[in-house]
Amino acid sequence: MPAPSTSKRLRNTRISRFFLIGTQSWTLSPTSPPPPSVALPIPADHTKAWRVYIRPLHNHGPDINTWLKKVQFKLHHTYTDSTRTVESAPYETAETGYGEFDIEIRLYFDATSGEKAQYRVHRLRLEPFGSEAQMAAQRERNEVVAETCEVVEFNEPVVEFYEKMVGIDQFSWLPGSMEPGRKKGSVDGRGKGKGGRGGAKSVRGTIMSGSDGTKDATAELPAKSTQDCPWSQEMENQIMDMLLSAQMQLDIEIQKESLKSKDRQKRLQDISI
Ligand code: SLL
Repeated sequence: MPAPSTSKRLRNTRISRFFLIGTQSWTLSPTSPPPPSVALPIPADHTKAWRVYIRPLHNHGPDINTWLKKVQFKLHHTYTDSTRTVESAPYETAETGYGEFDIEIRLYFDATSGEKAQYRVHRLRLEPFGSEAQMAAQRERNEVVAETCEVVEFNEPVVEFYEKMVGIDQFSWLPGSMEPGRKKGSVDGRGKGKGGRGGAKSVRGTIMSGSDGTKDATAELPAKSTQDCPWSQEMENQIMDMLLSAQMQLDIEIQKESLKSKDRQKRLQDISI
């Protein structure tokens, strides 16, 4: 019996989506109150406030809410209610504490994807890390950010899910984007699949260092792409070059059209004389 059309998969197609897993932490002191989202009163031995989150790349890429529907954060067993489930964006949970530990994360996908949840681990960083300059900046700002660029790949996606993922509103969450319906979402990562059976595959990104003195929390992109993490400054530059050359091409076309239009106007005038 043929499979129901809802679960039909697109052969030789793969969709990749990038996102960030991060933690942000602060040293508690009378002069730096905890974020309002943490439970009060704060136990005396808790020296830090922190949050863990799943976010899109900073102002970049298609909407992660199309594929991400639920996130479960499993904290250290010393926390009461150590399993925290978040069913809508922002996918994050905040706490206070004293020690670093590995946070276990489960990502649940849109039901139409037919994919099983995926597992990730992210280290909660409470102490400054990185180069001397980075550590100094983190102390100065009383903020330690540790982010990882991650990729999820949907191989041979279910047709219904694929259609959502390439829908025209995928970029309308970006600041300054055009009205939904006017902007055409580009189809990202639609390369050839590796063959074999379909399904979501996880690709671990590169560990990013945290705060570096810039105002916004940033993922420091590696200079070069690797097989594990294609997202890099090199890739960003290539995309910028592509956009610039497309823009130049467009400028040339506009110029040509304007010359043609002037020519047409002139001929019209000549006829009407
Ligand atoms: C360490 N392995 O030795 C870690 C332990 C403990 C984390 C991390 C407080 C929990 C609570 C807390 O920070 N737990 O009191 O609710 O450093």
